[in-house]
Amino acid sequence: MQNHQFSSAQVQRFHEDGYVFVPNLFPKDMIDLLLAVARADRAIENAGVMNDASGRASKIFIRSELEDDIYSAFTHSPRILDPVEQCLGGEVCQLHHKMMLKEPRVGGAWEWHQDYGYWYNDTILFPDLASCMIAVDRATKDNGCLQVLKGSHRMGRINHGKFGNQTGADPERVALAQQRLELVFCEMEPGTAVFFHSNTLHRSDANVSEFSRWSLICCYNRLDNPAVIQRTHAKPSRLDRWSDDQIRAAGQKQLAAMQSV
Ligand SMILES: O=C(O)CCC(=O)C(=O)O
Repeated sequence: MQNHQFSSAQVQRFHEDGYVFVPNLFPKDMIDLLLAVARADRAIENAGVMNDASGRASKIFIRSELEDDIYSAFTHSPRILDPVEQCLGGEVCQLHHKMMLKEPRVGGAWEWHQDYGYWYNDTILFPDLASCMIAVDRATKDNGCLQVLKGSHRMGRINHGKFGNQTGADPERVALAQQRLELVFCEMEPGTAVFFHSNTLHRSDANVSEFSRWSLICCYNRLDNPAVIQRTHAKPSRLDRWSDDQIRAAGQKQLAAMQSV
C-alpha cells in the first residue's frame, strides 16, 4: 500500500503551528462518492443538533463505532492514518468520526474550543489526539469554514464551559490568545484536509451563504492513551488500513443498498 507519510517539514509544522493543510488529500471521485452517499443517507437526515450560543442549529452526525459505511471506511485510510501516527508519535485508534453538516443560510456556528477541552472529561489522560477535517463541499469564509488560532495548542488545555448546547473555551483566555496568535481561515476545496492537534483552539461561523458546507472529521487517539473509564468512546482497537479501492467499494455498496430501497 502506498505510503502517505508527511515530510519532516510537515511534521514540524504540526508541532509548531498545531495544524497542517494537505491540498487534495483525497481524489475527486472519492469525495464525490462520499457526498453522494451522504446526500442519500436517511441516517444523516436525522443527524443530531447542537445549538450555538445564539441558538442557531449546528448539525452533526457522529459515530464512535466503525461500521461498513463510507464514513468509517475513510477512517481506515492511510492517507490520514500515516500522517496522524507520525504527528502523534505512535499507533492510533479511532476516537470517533463525524459529518459536520452546515446547511445553507441556517447552519450554526461552532464556538471557540479545544477538542481536548471536552475529551479531557472522558478521562483521557494525555492530549495525544488529533483530527483530520476533510472538505466534502467547498469550505469558504461565507459558508463557515473552520478557523484555527495558530500555535494555540502550545497553551495546553484551557478551561471550558457551556455556550448554548456546545462546550466552549474560557472567553477571557481566548481573547488573550487572539491578541497574540494569528487567526487562520481554513478555506478548502473538496478533498483538501486540515490535520489539527487536540489542543488547537478552533471555531467556525454560521453559514450565511447559499451553499452547504459539509465536512468529514476523523478523530484519533494514541492507542496507549485510552479513556481510563470507558463511557462514551468505542473500545480502542487497532485500525487496519484500507486501500482507496476498498473505500470506494464500501461507498458503492452503501449507495447501491440505499438506492434499492
Ligand atoms: O465543523 C466545524 O466547523 C467545527 C467542528 C469542530 O469544531 C469540532 O468538531 O470539534
